[in-house]
Amino acid sequence: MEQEKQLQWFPGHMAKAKKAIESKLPVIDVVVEILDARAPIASHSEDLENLIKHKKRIVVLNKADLADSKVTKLWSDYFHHADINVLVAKSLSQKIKPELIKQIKLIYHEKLQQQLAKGIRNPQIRVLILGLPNVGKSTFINNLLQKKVTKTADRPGVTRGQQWLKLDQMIDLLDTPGILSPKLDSDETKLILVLLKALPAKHLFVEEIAQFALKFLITNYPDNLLNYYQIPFDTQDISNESLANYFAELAKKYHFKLTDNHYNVDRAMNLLIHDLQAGKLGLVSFEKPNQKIINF
Ligand SMILES: Nc1nc2c(ncn2[C@@H]2O[C@H](COP(=O)(O)OP(=O)(O)OP(=O)(O)O)[C@@H](O)[C@H]2O)c(=O)[nH]1
Ligand SMILES: [Mg+2]
Repeated sequence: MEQEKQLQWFPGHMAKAKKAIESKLPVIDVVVEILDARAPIASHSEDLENLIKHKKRIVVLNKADLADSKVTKLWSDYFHHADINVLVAKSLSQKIKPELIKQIKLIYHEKLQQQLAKGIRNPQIRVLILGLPNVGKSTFINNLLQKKVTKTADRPGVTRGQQWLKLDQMIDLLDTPGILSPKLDSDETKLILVLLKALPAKHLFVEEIAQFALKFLITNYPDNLLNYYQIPFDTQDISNESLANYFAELAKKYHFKLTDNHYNVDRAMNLLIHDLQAGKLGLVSFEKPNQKIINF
């Protein structure tokens, strides 16, 4: 049973993509690992870590425009302190190329000097872009190249094959399909990945996702929740009963009726999930540094 569930979110194309990445690694100089700024731990894959741990790396905290900026700053400091190159990115709205090139050339400085000393006139730096599904790898690349060279969409599993792209005379980029770990370590990770749209919601029950989302908002962003839906709640009470009452109120407020006397609570749950995913409940981060140990 467990095996069956795992296979559902680790389909054949991901297994193939992982093999293809593995085969390219010997020629890769720098790995750019794209994480979701809202949850850098959940969007960091142990599975990919095992592939790339010996490579030079830049960590990108993408979708920073959807994250809580105070928390993103904590994350950025966290990576700096851990001596990991980090770049905060808003791939849909802000140019990334100058900062990325600066970081790549800094990392690669020594090897570049060696190559130049050897008389290699056109040294090449090969950069692999990798990360979970839907974190924005293709959007990041389109931003770098300032044109739509790779297909993007707001669902996981859009990029299927690899392609090399030229960033400048020296740097080549390789876009890759998003890969999830065949074994996701905890229920909370799965729930966060669904809210980030890295994992399709069909793998979990709607009620479970919605309750998690509501508890998260009540505990961490109560003002956002109150401002958006204008439904009062008690921050001290996140019992299942209280959460159920909240969804019933939400269904009433939006006139999600099943019959004259019954409201469609499922629709209210889906609404909350979609609004949170779409950023309508404000800029939120699901994880802060120091909550969990992170293995980079
Ligand atoms: N708000 C916001 N949305 C972003 C950002 N980067 C990407 N997106 C959106 O996230 C969705 C996924 O982006 P893609 O670039 O297709 O993601 P991917 O990592 O290539 O996904 P796969 O190819 O499926 O693995 C798209 O709807 C993008 O518009 C960002 O920085 N901010
Ligand atoms: Mg893609």
